[in-house]
Amino acid sequence: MAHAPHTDTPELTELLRDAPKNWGKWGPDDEVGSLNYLTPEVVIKAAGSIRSGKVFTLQCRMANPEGDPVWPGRQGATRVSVIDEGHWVAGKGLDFAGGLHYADDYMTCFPQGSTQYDALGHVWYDDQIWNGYDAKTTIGGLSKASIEPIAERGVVGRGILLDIARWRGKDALDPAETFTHEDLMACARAQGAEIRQHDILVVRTGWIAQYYEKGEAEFFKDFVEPGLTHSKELVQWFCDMEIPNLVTDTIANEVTVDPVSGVVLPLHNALMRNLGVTLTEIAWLEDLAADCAEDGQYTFLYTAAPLKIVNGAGAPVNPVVIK
Ligand code: UVW
Repeated sequence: MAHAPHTDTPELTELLRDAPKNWGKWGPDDEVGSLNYLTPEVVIKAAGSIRSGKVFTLQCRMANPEGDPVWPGRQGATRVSVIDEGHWVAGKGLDFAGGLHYADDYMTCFPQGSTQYDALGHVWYDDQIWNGYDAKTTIGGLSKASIEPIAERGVVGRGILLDIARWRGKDALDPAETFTHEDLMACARAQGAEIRQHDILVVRTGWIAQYYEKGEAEFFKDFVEPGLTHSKELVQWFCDMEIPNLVTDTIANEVTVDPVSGVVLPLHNALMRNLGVTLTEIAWLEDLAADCAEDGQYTFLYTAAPLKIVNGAGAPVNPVVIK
């Protein structure tokens, strides 16, 4: 992975010294953070965004034998057949009364090696995770702010697609290309929509589609993703807009290296650890985006629930959008 040649890169403690925090806002035991903004009233209003009944699923294919797009150091899931018709062809299949045959799989995976939700305790600095829990609660599995409370709760709200790539007249953003909250708002306006408080932001850069077009070797060469870039103003905007969830078609939701400070993934900490914004990564947005461009409807009901992995740092998900 390429890193910007900064010699004076600050520590996160310094970069985020005066950054806003939502710790304690939903009580000392909270583990779902800004998802608390998605109240039953917000959900009912969001259901009003459904107009045509068109349904889109946002998971990238998982356990693809040709490879899955994952954060460097992780591997895509591997699925193997452990029982199939071959067992009966070879005379090794079990003999069930009535003649039942069946197929079974075994899969190994990085739970964050597919379209996925991060647990709020997934990243930290200064020995504390979301809501001020001790970072030692992550040892051997997250006993606080794991993916499980998010999975138990589910995520339902008004989603808005912000098609930054199309807005900039590109199939996909360039490596390390950045955009800001001002760009998100301008993009929404150009699409004839408006970002509202409590909206789930679904941001398309076209980046993940490049993995399938270019192939793995080319995609990961000098890997620096495009994405949102840190500023005090952007973090304050997320806080004021009470954004519950940021969904992107990149592997890590933000530009890999902040070009101003040189810090790697500062928004993970500014948004997730400090504000409790849930992050959803590696979303497949090409079909949804093509449809939004065609019918001009960029807002919809967004629903998702990651898997209930006990003490997990994150979990796979297949979000469902209804327009
Ligand atoms: C890291 O932050 C390293 O991973 P993810 O992209 O899953 O958030």
